[in-house]
Amino acid sequence: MGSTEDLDYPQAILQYNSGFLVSKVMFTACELGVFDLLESGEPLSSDAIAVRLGTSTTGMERLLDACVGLKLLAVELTEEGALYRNTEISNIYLTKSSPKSQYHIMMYYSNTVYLCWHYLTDAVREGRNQYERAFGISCKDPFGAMHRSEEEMLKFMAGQNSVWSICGRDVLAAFDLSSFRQIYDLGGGGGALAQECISLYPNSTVTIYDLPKVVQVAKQQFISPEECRIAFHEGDFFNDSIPEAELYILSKILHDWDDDKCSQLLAKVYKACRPGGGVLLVESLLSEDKSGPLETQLYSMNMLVQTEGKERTATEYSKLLEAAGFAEIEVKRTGKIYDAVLGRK
Ligand code: ASE
Repeated sequence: MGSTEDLDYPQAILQYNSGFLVSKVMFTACELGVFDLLESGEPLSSDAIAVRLGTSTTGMERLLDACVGLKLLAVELTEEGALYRNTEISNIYLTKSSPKSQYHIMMYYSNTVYLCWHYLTDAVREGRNQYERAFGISCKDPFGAMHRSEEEMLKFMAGQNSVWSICGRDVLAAFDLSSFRQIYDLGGGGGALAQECISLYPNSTVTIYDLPKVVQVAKQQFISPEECRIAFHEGDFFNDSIPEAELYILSKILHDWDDDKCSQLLAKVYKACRPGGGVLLVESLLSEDKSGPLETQLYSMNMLVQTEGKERTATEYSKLLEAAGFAEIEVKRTGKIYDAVLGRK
């Protein structure tokens, strides 16, 4: 840091300047189906890819070369010209059908989150989300805005599900939860975390508690009716009752809300919780001085443009839990993007 080379040629500044170009190249290649087309393993020319995906050749050639620069594709020069193929990481994470696919969260970032970020300056000036500017809809009810159409809700649910294929197991294994059999996943959405939970804890049953239209879609599109260890409860956890359970999972819920709303919700959860039970917060934790991790700092900015919440430190979550009555609070960092905080009643 601070060497003369850095000041003569500010590598970091130039890299940050074009960071959003990098994101858009990856999102666009995903959206157009480049990685799905190359999944079979047969290398293809840019002309062939353009024809198969119905794009211009001039655009596709540049997109593919940029993907090579990002190491999302590999290129080989042959007698017939340049041939492109997926790299290993693209096969695993960027194809639609891979079990660890991040395709849906990318589409959500590219087509929804990105539009809110256009108004980041306004969000910082005003301290609130930017649905009004980005989509012409009221910013008062962030989930009303996020669920503004069935299609948007589906994209959000599928996007939220993708992350659990990468770190669902880590956040649920951070603590031994095997003593909790009756579990509620409040705001459990598409249910990918609930599915990880029943697979990791064979004696558990998980009830996904979410808004009625979310539950309907979860039942229709995400959770097989044969999955008898997953149940559903339709409700709004701020306004409707929360049934008794041994463990409540609040995964990426508190980060959507201000301290006041978090306290209201946790007080309700505490009241409903069976004595000896607990609450598991799954969140991306900021370090105590908020100097990192960068990904979490950026998520917190995203909470500003999209929700009423923010990312918090372990101490901030612990204080919220204590104020609601929870005790024996433990924090486990997983080393991945989401961490776990457990409180007991
Ligand atoms: C929320 C999570 C997300 C609300 C809005 C959101 C995500 C994107 N938009 O609870 C997924 C996590 N990613 C970020 C940037 O926070």
